[in-house]
Amino acid sequence: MSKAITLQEFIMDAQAEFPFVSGQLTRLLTDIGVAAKIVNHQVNRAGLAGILGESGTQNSHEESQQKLDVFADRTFMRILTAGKSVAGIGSEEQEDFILCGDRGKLGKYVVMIDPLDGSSNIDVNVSIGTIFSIYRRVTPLGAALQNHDFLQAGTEQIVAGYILYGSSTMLVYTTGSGVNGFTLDPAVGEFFLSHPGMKFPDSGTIYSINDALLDAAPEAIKRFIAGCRDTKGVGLKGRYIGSLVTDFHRNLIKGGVYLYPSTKTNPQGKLRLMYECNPLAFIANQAGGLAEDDRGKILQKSPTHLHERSPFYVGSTNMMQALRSCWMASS
Ligand code: AHM
Ligand code: MG
Repeated sequence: MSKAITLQEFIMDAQAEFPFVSGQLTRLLTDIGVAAKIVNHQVNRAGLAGILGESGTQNSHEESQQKLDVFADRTFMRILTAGKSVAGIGSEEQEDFILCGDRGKLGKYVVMIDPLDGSSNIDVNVSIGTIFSIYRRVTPLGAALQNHDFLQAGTEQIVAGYILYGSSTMLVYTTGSGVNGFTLDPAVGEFFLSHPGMKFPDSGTIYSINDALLDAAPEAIKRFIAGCRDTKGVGLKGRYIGSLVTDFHRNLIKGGVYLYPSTKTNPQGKLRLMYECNPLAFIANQAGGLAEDDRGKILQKSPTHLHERSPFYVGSTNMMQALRSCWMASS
C-alpha cells in the first residue's frame, strides 16, 4: 500500500519541482489549508454552536450575511493577513479591498476570496464552499498596493481553488499544472491527496441551472436547455443544488455543465467574476473543461471593479461545444 500524501507534503514537493514557486506561496497555500480546517470545524458544529441564522448585517451587495459568512470571512482575513505573504485581499464579503501590513507594501501576492459560497444553503445543512484565487502583485514590492493589483484578468491567476464542506470536506486546487483534490480526515485533522489529476469527463450528462431563470435567459440558453431535455434516450439529468462549489464539483467528477445566465433584469447574471467565475474557470481549463460567458472566454475579461458580475457557463467540453452551437444558431 502506498503512503498517503498530505496537503503539506504535496505543496512542499511542488515547491521543490518548480524553482519559481517561492516559499511565500507555499506558506500561503498552507495558511489556506489551516483556515479551511477552522471554517470546516465551525460549519460542522453550526447547529450546536447556535451560530446558524442571519447575523443582522449586510455585505457589499446588500445581501444579508449569515453568521457563518462572517465567521469564514474573519477567519480567512485573520490567517492570511498574519502570514506575511499576502499584500492585499479582495473578499466577496467586504466592500473594498483590504491592504495587509503597511498599505500592502510587502507580500508578493493578492488573494481574491468568496469565504462562504452558497450561503442560502447554510441553514438547511446543504453543502457549501469557499472559493479562492491568487495573483502576483503588479505594483513593485515596497510600493503601496493599487487598484490594478486587484483588477487583473483571470489569465493572471497563479493559483485557484475551492474548499467543499460536503459529506466530506475537500480542498481542490490548481497551480496551472493540473488539478488535485485533497480530502480532510477529521480524525487526524489533515488533508490527504485523494483525487490526483482531476479531469472533467469529455462527455457530460448533467446540466445545472436555476430553472426559474430560463424564461428571461438568452435564446441560446433556452435552445440549449431544450436540447438537454429532449434527450432522445440519451439520459441527461438536471441537477441544481444552488451551491456553486457543490454543483461545479459534482459536474467535474461526473461530467456536466453549470449555467448561470444573463437575464433581462440582470444582464450580468449573478455570479462575481473575481471571486467565483475566474477561479472556477481556471480550474475547469486545467481539468480539460471550458468556461465562458455570453461572448466567449471568461478568463480574458478585464475587470473594471472588484465586485463585477458575469454570466457563467462551465463544464465538460461536449456540452460547452453544444452550448456554443446554440449561441451561433441564435445570433
Ligand atoms: P452567494 O455567494 O451569495 O452564496 O451566491 C452565489 C450562489 C452560488 O453558490 C449558486 O450557484 C447561486 O448563488 C445560486 O443562485 P440562485 O439562488 O439565484 O439560483
Ligand atoms: Mg458566492
